[in-house]
Amino acid sequence: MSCPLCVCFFKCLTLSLSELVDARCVVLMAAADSLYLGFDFSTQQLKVVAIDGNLQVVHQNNVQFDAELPEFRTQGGVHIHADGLTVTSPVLMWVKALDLLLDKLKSAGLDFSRVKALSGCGQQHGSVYWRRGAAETLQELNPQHSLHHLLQSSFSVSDCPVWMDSSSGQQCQYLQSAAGGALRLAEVTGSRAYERFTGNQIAKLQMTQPDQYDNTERISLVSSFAASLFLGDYAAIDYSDGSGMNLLDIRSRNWSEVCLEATAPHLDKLLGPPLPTTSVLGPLSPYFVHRYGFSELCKVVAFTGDNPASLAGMRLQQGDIAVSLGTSDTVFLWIQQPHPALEGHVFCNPVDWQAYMALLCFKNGSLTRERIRNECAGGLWEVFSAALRETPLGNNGNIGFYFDAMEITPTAMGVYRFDPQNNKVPSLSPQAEVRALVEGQFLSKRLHAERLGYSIIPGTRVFATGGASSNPEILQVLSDVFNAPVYTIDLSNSACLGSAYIAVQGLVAESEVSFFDTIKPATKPQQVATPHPSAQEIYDPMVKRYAQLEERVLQESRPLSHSHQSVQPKQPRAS
Ligand code: XUL
Repeated sequence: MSCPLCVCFFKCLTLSLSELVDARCVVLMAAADSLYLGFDFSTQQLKVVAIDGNLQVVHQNNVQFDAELPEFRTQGGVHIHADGLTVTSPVLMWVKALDLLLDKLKSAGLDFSRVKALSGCGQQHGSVYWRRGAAETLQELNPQHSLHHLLQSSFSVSDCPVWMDSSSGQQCQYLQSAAGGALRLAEVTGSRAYERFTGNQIAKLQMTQPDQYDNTERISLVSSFAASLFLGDYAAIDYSDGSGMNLLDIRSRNWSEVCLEATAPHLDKLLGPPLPTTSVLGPLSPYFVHRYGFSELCKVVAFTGDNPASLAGMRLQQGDIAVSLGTSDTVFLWIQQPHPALEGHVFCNPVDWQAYMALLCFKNGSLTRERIRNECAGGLWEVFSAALRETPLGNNGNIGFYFDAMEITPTAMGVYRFDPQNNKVPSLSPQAEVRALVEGQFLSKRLHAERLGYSIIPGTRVFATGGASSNPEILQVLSDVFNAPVYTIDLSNSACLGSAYIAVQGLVAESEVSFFDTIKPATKPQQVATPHPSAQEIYDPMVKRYAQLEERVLQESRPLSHSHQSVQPKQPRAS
């Protein structure tokens, strides 16, 4: 009999559970010559990362849709339709990209027979419609032919709605009223109705193209569609990506009856039951064994959304928060108990099925920081940084809101400055303005994260990434506002990497080895800032004051917000 965890026949069998989870066994399990693959079906490209048994990246590859598959005539991987709202991608482009990527891996000499498990992720919210009879085709793929050739007639909808689509406003209204209002819907599904969320896209398809809907035997997310290709059968939707549909009850982790009914007929049958993200779906389809030389023992672990996969790739743990400082700022959080709100999204957690994660998007990120640098620091980051060094924590009571563009979190626009007595003031000194901007941006992140159920606990870590994460003074303010140490992390491939980690975890999940024990051997992040001793005393009350002032800003900016209501907020991915 072999060890249930690592099939190593050695001493793991005689170790206690605590010794087992002390990573040694896991490392043995992930024997050095093993490989694990993580795929990312993202908007503009298909990417893959191969890691070895020590969780080190040994190969990366990709297929760029526009450049390498020009016959599909996409721009940025999508077609934007004449109404400016409908955005789709051709499903056969994704299939052909997989043919191409596997051929590239073969030419690069990747030894497929060493791959023990694979997993992957996809852009969230996009949907794929399998035509009646497609299951049979998937089960009998002939390895002499490409997937693209074999699956040509397997889809009832050739152009799939993707996350950039914002054409389902009517369906969102309907769903929200059926569910008892926006907040009630958010309480059940983790988000109020969003046009890009899959349920609303399905409702639109059923209403506008009923024949195509009737001709469909299964609906997949981009992630579960990709998993189905590898499995040679329909793959379950996982809890995390399923939370981006406005259909899943994030607490019971089952489809919500009310939402299903308000969306489209007999939808539960078309979706199939959802599963935890680290579930092993089954062995790899014989198609890949014969065509590429994969092992028959290679397992397919459930695929998930790109943002949940990034959370796994960044190795966030309970209490941690990741802040991506880019064109727009994005925040990912690990939360234990969800409190869905009208802003942001709560998803089931990909690496601990009993926990949750939240995603928040702030539109006014780098561009606003650059504007204030230009106006208050002569266009120089050094002067901007000096202003942060030379002004006190808490900015002598001055607080600012800088929503140059229509903000997503919260829905507001305009610039608002307040003095220590909460009087609105037209300007601040250049140095105070710099600090008001940076503190304001981080106070907002903390406030909205707390509204979704986040709380700072001992041991909380803040992971910073994106352009502005190279500025130590900005990171010091981040550390102070969250009263937690800041670490930097390179996010460029976090979704692929997270998927590869999930593949490793899939093999041990049933043995109760936690994700964090599995990934212990991976490279550790670097600590770059420590909170000032007075940070908590200053920022705990300041976040409360910020919340009250935000209420005032919302009242004042309401007319402005309404005139921009047709612009649908988009939540770009953090990586
Ligand atoms: C998240 C979202 C995007 C997509 C694109 O809600 O819409 O981040 O996942 O990658």
